[in-house]
Amino acid sequence: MKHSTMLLLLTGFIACAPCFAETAAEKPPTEEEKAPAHESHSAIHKIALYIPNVILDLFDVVRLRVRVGPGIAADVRATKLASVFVGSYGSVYAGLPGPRNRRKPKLPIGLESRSGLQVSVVDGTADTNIGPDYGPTEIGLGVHVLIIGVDVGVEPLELLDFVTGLVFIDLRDDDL
Ligand SMILES: [Ca+2]
Repeated sequence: MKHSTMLLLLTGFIACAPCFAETAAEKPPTEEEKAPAHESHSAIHKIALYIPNVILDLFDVVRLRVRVGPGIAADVRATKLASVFVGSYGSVYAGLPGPRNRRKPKLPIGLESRSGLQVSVVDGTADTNIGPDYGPTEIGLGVHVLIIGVDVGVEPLELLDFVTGLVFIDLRDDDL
């Protein structure tokens, strides 16, 4: 008896499955589904996340990473156009990570690696997803000697983003 009831339910479900599929397929996307996430931020969302966004924008301005790991390298930059890097290192960093260049916050500790030569926009460094990730107009310098390195910088664009963020203008499009 139990089996026959289950069989009946299963048959009914299979028979109705195309109806559900059709309904789902024909349903037009809502305005929220059509709009990109960053455009769907409501006023309430912006107000609720005002303080976290201001704090994150402020942390984006300064890079102060101390690195521990093998390597030898040096870099200097005054925007991406006027920047030079040479050397190689693989490290664990700690400190202020610098610009996010995205929405997701960067952790104050993580892995960082870079190897090769980069002069201005000609970048011959190895492509890793744990590079220093500088901002486009970041100004700073770094050095790595044997097992320790330091990298400092400021990103004027992020300072501007922080100031405009105080009045809800997200220039860097990085607000949560
Ligand atoms: Ca922002």
